[in-house]
Amino acid sequence: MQISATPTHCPYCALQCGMNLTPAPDGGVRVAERADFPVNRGALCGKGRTAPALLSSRVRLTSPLVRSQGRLTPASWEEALDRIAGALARARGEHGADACAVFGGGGLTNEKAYALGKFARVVLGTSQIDYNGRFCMSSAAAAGNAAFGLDRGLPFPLEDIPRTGCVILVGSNPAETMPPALRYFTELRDNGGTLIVVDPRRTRTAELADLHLAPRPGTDLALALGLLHLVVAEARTDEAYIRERTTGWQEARAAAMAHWPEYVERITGVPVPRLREAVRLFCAPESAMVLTARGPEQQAKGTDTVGAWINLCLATGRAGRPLSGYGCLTGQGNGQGGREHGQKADQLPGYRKLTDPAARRHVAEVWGVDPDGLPGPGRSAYELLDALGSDIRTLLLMGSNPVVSAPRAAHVEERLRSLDFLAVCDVVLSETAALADVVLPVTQWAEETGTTTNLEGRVVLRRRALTPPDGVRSDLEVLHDLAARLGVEKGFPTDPEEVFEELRRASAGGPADYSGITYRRLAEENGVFWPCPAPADSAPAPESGSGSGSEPGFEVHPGTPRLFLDRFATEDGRARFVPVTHRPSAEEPDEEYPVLLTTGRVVAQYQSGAQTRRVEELNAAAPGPFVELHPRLAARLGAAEGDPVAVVSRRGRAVAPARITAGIRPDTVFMPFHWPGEGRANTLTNPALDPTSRMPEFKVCAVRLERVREEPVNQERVNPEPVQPEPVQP
Ligand SMILES: Nc1nc2c(c(=O)[nH]1)N[C@H]1C(S)=C(S)[C@@H](COP(=O)(O)OP(=O)(O)OC[C@H]3O[C@@H](n4cnc5c(=O)[nH]c(N)nc54)[C@H](O)[C@@H]3O)O[C@H]1N2
Ligand SMILES: Nc1nc2c(c(=O)[nH]1)N[C@H]1C(S)=C(S)[C@@H](COP(=O)(O)OP(=O)(O)OC[C@H]3O[C@@H](n4cnc5c(=O)[nH]c(N)nc54)[C@H](O)[C@@H]3O)O[C@H]1N2
Ligand code: SF4
Ligand SMILES: [Mo]
Repeated sequence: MQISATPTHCPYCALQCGMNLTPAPDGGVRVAERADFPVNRGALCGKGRTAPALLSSRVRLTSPLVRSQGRLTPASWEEALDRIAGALARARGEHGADACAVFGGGGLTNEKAYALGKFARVVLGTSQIDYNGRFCMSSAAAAGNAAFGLDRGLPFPLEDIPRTGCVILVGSNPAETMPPALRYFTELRDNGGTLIVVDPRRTRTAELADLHLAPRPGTDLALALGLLHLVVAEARTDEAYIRERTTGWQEARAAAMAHWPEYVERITGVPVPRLREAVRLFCAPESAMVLTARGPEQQAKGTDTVGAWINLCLATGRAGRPLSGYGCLTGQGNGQGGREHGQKADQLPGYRKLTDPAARRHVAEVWGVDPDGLPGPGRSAYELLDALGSDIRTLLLMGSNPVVSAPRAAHVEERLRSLDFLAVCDVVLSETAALADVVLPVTQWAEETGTTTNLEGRVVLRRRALTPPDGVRSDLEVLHDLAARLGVEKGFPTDPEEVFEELRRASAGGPADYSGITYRRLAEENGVFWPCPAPADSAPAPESGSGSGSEPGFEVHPGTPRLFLDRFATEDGRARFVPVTHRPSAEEPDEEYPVLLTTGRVVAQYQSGAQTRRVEELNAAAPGPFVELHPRLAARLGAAEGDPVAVVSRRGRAVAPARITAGIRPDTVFMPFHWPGEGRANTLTNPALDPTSRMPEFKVCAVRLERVREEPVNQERVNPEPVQPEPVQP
């Protein structure tokens, strides 16, 4: 492999930390500090630092694999692609276009997400496409769209956080999930601001807080309503703001007033004095923010829950003003951009709606197809996975590992096995790829160029730093090759910049307008925030260009780091209160299943672990799953630290060692979800869906605990060696 020193971005989370890649003495590639990128200013977490480990061919796929006589064996690209195209064509011919499904990922670059959505709609003609972002931020997106008319995770850059007066961080644990961002919260406190953390566990993030509220999982909606009740009761609303910048207050107010503090204490377990203290800290300063992450969002009422937190911001005049607002901390590397350009079931590029006739016309014109030929919206991620093997016969999957990460995973695994044909593009043989009929090995972040959009809405350029090993192709090449085999010769370029140029046109005029962004600008600026429309007709402006990185003679839009300061993105420019009321979780504890299970992350593993479990240093730091439980619960169970504990839900049973801590509520256990095998948390989770966002309830289900007498925990069963393909025959 050939390497040149290159500034680029981390392959993992939505922070998209800047890093420099340089040649290492051993001929490999090394991560070096890149202090000029403002988001992380040189800081990286262990995952970013060790990301090059996966570039070595020892752990990755370097040859297509096809299933023959039950086993995956190396094959040529021609054979592998022919098989996939043949299976897709056959399913379509025999059962109709919707028998072909596509599943994408929020880690895919904008270019890949765009091409994948276009491939599904134009080449396959299927409505059956969705992606793992549905499991991630879809509830916050739905609530943001409803209240503000636009969904951009953060409506302001991270750099605003240290300068606000108070932040309520709801169900977010950046100490583990975005370590370099923790600095923004410590700086907030250094500047005299206050931090409130809402989490059923006393996380390392909660340790930093001035006030930690630890509600029962699944009760954030009641908590937010209780705070709003107190805001009204204590006359802390901003009446002028409510009058001038919002609609719907009377209904939302009435709904909140039904949530008396004592009633809320009973539901959430948070004492009334703590609720009062939170209101006082939030309302005292000039400015304040509420930031949510997966805790309140991954609930079957996630959309209403986020809506309730937004109502709190609106009632106190804390949205669309400097240093104030509601934001969602998105998760995956391209969690923001991946939801804007068409791999979501109901969506067209530029965050346009598939059901909007004008949007269909615009995008169809860019694609050179008949708008009436575009399919309508399809199923959401879990519903799509649940339908595999029934009306969906063939699946093309790119950028996700649902065998580990989907709710009710044993059922999803069984659905995947029941398909006529499964094709997976991945960099490693993930647990899902191991079930496939054909696996295509693809290039990685450092071997290809492409853009991602970080959690701030900042579009950044990842750059190719080294040549990929022989035997792999990029996702864009895969889509190009498959389209050609299915009779579409044009429209699937393999050069990412060419794809981006088309994406610019397709997004022009849409809510997520990228038309004013170019690779050239991205190479010169530290990212550009959307919306960034192109100048009216891209004609030379009367005065020579403004904005850095502009082409001389062209007026350039500077991008939009801060949204809503003048008006919200609704028709009348006002934010909309949403009247919401508390409701229980889909599964409340009962005699048979008396304990609540919640799930989440640890710092050293990423998502389904497909990548990070293959990095020695990370695997050593987080070698397997565990069940976090309170000493009282452990005593009742008779379990000591490290003892195997079985967690049983209506979906199944998982076993992992006990990790005993007083930092968790005594009615709740926590499991990280990064592992397959015996300790797979998603064997247990409940696929109850939010009615609006179709987000599954990853954060709450009812379980019972059993002490497992057989000892000790079998490491091979809770963290199985990653599956490796058969060696390539010379
Ligand atoms: N190390 C690491 N970092 C990551 C990832 C990773 O897998 N590993 N994934 C990335 C992605 S895609 C995402 S989406 C983000 C996720 O980032 P976070 O949302 O910060 O991560 P989680 O651990 O899923 O959940 C956050 C917290 O929610 C709490 N919680 C559980 N139930 C509830 C509840 O009912 N209410 C409230 N208020 N809190 C609750 C949990 O205790 C947990 O501490 O992280 C990103 N960064
Ligand atoms: N219980 C529980 N379950 C959860 C969650 C939770 O909090 N609790 N969180 C949910 C959330 S927020 C998320 S985001 C999901 C994520 O869960 P998954 O969708 O499984 O995400 P990853 O593990 O990142 O899977 C990405 C896969 O794509 C591969 N890959 C990486 N880059 C590329 C690329 O460029 N091209 C291709 N073709 N492949 C690539 C990786 O090797 C990996 O196999 O999990 C969800 N599941
Ligand atoms: S915080 Fe996220 S983007 Fe930054 S180095 Fe870690 S995984 Fe990469
Ligand atoms: Mo996520």
